[in-house]
Parts: sequence; C-alpha cells; structure tokens
Amino acid sequence: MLTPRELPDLVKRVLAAQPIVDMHTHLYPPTFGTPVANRTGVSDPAGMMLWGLDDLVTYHYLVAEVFRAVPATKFPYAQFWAMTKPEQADHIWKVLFVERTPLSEACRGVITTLSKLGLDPGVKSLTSHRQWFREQDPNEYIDRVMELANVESITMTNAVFDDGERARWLAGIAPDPRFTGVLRFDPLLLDWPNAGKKLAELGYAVERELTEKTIAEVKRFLNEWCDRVEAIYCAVSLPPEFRSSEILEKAVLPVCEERNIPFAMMIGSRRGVNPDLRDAADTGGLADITTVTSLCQRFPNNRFFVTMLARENQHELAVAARKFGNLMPFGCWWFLNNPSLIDEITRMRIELLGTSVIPQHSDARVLDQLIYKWDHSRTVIGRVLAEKYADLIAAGWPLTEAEVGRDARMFLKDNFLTFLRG
Ligand code: FIX
Ligand code: ZN
Repeated sequence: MLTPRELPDLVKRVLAAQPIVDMHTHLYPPTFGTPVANRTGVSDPAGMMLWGLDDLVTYHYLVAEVFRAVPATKFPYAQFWAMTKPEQADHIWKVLFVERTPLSEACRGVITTLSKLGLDPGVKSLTSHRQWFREQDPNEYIDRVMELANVESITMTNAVFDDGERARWLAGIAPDPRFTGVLRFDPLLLDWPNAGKKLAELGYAVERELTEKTIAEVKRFLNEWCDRVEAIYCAVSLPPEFRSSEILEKAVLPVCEERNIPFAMMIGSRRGVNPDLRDAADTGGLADITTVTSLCQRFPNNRFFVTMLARENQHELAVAARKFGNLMPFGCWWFLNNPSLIDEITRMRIELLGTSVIPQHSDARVLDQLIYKWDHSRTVIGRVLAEKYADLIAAGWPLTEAEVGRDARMFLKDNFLTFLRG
C-alpha cells in the first residue's frame, strides 16, 4: 500500500510514463507540406505542418503578448505582418525574452521546449538555434517530439471549409499512422448561406432553404468527407450565444449517430474582436450550459465531447456531466490552458466526476508545442492527483501503484478511446 510521502514522485513518474492520445490539435504530418526550411531541402510556402523555432516563437499567443509589450501605436500591425516569419520571431524574442522576463505561460512554454530539446533557452539571438532546426528532417522530427512528449497519437482538426486544406485532401493525402482525422466544419453551423454556396460549388445540390433535399445533400457532404479524412469524430467551435440549429439537429447529429462517432462542441469562442491580430484576434465569453444539457437530453443516442472557454462555465459543465452519460467534458481550452486554471478545473472535475473526464488536450498548432504543453499539464494534473490520492489514503483506502497506473491510462488515453467507441 502506498504512503502519502511517496505519492508526489510516484504519480509524476507514472504520468510521465503513460503515453498520451492527444484528442485535439491543429497539427499536420509532412504529407500536408511544410513551409519550414529543413534538411530534406523540400519546403512549401503553403505547407500546413508548422514546427521549429520561428513557428514556436510566432505562436499567436505570443503575437498577442508582444502587442501588449510594444503596442501597435509604437509598432504598427502592418509593419509586423510585413516582416518575414524569422524577422517576426526575432522581434518577439527581443521584446518578450530579452527585454523582459518570459514569465507568461506561453513564454515559459518556449523555454521548456528549447530546454527539453537540449538547446540553451537563454540566448540573446535566435540565429544559432535557427540553424539547428534547419538540420532536422520533419518526418524524423515528429517521432523525436512524440517521444520527448510521450504522445502516441495526434488527433488533427481537419477544417473542410479551409480552401487550402480541402484542396490537399481532394488531391489525395497518404495516411500517416501517427495522426488521426477529425472533420471540423464551423461555417456549416455558423454561416449557412455562405457554407451553402461552398457546398453548391463542390457539387452538392443544396438550396438556401433547408428543404429535405438540402438536408440530405448536407448529410451526403458530411458522410463523404468523414470517409475522406477517416474522421474519428466531428467537431465545431461555437460562440457563447449559440443555442442550436436545424442543420445540427437534422444533419450533423443524425450523421454522427449513423456513423457511431461523437460530436465535439468547443463552446465560447468569440472570433475576430481585434482582426489586426489575425489568429490572435479571438476572445472568449460566458455561454449557457442549457445549450449542452438540452442537446444531451434530446439526442440520447449521440455522444458529445464538450469543452467550454469561459472559466465561469466549468463548474456547471462538470455538474451537467453528472446528469448525462453521453457527455464527456474535456480539456482546459485556450485561455484556460494555464497552470492555476488547470489546477482549479482538474481538482473540481475529479471531485465531481472521479476518473470519468478527459483532463486535457494540447491544442498544439506547432509540433514542438507538444513537448511543453504536455510537460506543463502533466505536472499540474500530477500535483492535483497526488493530493487527491493523499486524501483517499487518509480516508483509509489501501491505494496501490497499479491503481495509479490505471487512472493515468484512463485520464490520458482510454477515456477518450472508450468514449469514441461508445
Ligand atoms: O477553435 C479552436 O480549435 C481553437 O483552439 C483555436 O481556434 C485557437 O486559435 C487556438 O489555437 C487555441 O489554443
Ligand atoms: Zn483548437
């Protein structure tokens, strides 16, 4: 039987040894092309596989932070976006890592990643490190990063309304066993007239009115694309105000039920509040949990992955999951992906849901981020778990290492895979 004293190290060791299935990322394999110069000599400016130093440092979280440190009144947005990516990275590095202490979570993430790769994070210039990344082979580098992060499977976000990504799929993409597909289609639920026009361009006989024929064609579109990307689930992100829609209820959920795959809702994103920040333009907002409970109640044959962006929605989401077995809360999304909030949310979820929750996803946009996002999350989740186990032992439970191993496997891999299978 374990003792409270040995728990922190043991839990840390067990979590570190547990391979992760990362259920939500924006990562792509080399088959989608990469804009990053590398050892193979092959790169594609429109490539979708982001990795390496300049992509790490120009992550949209850091773009938002650099415009806080040096506002656009002093350094206009247009000037920043006119620079090359290495020039943007040099500006961000100088402002946030040289002229200031890189205290923020996003800054600390870059430091952790460089350190774990064996590179000195304290450099004043990025030049020497840039050369190191140029000497990497993207395909081999994926294996190296997955090993360092102990991630065994990467779940993509395949945005079918992204013209660049759609064109690549239509041209044919060889499958990569390290990556699994997810069909993502926000515009279908948020901007029907335009999404309808796009479906018509792609050859689907849809009309503006949601006639039976149109609904049938939307279902055909979803099924054909789920087949193409071998979707393990379907996903959308939704603004706080979203309640439901005819397309969701008459096309999306029936298709997910027929295919026996879950539907993921990422709720609370308000897009484009400051467009000059581009990918960093979005914010979050408080949503209404009845959006979730009403769908779970009215569609009992559908399974729902749900993550919510507002801190204030987390408790009611966990409580809602106590009411609906077809609801799986997951991750500390985006502005919640910070140690203090991961701690608060994970602690509350374990107290309300025990082991039946998926504590985290990485949301990595740059391959190397898997290293820090999982290192930082494992540390916080491990700390919370060790304290929860200590409480359990204090209550008289004869906790074993095997139980800790079983829980780690459920939190970091099996809860996701089991809910996928239904
Ligand atoms: O909708 C999403 O999947 C979000 O995760 C992204 O849009 C967001 O920009 C992001 O990268 C959050 O971490
Ligand atoms: Zn995301």
